[in-house]
Amino acid sequence: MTHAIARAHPNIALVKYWGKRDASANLPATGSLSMTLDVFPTTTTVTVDPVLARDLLVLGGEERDGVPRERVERFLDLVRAASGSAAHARVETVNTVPSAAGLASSASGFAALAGAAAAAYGLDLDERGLSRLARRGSGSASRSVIPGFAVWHAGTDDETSFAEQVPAPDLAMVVTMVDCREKAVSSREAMRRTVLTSPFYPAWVSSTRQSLESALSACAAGDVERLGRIAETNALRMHAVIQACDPPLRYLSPASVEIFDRIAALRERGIGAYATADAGPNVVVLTRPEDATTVAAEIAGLAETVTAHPGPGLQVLERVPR
Ligand code: 2P0
Repeated sequence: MTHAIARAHPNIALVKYWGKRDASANLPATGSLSMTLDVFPTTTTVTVDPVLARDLLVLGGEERDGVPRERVERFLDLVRAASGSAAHARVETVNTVPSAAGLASSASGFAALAGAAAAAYGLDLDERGLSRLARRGSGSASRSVIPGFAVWHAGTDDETSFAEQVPAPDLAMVVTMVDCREKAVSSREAMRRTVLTSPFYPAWVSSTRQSLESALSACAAGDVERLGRIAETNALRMHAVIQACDPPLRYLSPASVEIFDRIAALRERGIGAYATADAGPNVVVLTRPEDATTVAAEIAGLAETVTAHPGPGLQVLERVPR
């Protein structure tokens, strides 16, 4: 038996991934830009065991069946195909991020799984190879392989769609925990619904391409204000394209909207703070590290907060035998 342990952190996109051009290779319609956090790690152990008849998934100490296990099995099929092994594995995952609440647990989850599975099955992958592999599990996981700020290039095929690090100004993110219950509609399903039914989808794709270019130049220039404005606008556009689906879909709650308003009011007072939210009600506020306490205090009465900074990329912690 061979086992490997890997750790990865969630990431929050400043320019979002929302929509696929190819679901089987998991290629996105547009590129995206994110910050990998230094909080809420996922740690995953993959033990390759030729005696197993199928892959096992143990999530937070509990054996899981159904869709989560099948998704892991399909992912490991890719790793087996690349390594030439037919053996199944036991996958044990410990998440510290509230699962499926729009705080990117699939990003840290599939990045950690990619690292642990590649090591356990003996694949020798560089950062780009790991990012491409993680992408096959969950698109946003391609970015959690990368430390700090990452651009995920949309690419045109499996080889050209990967994330890599970009230089960026010093930033913090104040993560608000508005509601961490599991969401009713998964990102994957909501994305599919958006592509098929939202009349604004073509405008979302074209405007996101432009936002990504502007955001990358703001990053390179160290322009926090411009980057923040682009991030907030892009997030609200994503929620707009989602809210135009049929049947309707909405992830933001009244408390999320209240936080967006409070952040706008902070800006009126001269604090550089910008709100974003993924597929859930938990707003994340982008700000300078020295302003994070002020931002957290502004939100204190509405939701608990955790302040995050740029975190490490995917780490393989152990492989036995070495
Ligand atoms: C993002 N999200 O860029 C966007 C913003 C949520 C909102 O990527 O189908 O779990 O596994 O590729 O990566 C969530 O979608 O979707 C996501 P799949 P994923 O972070």
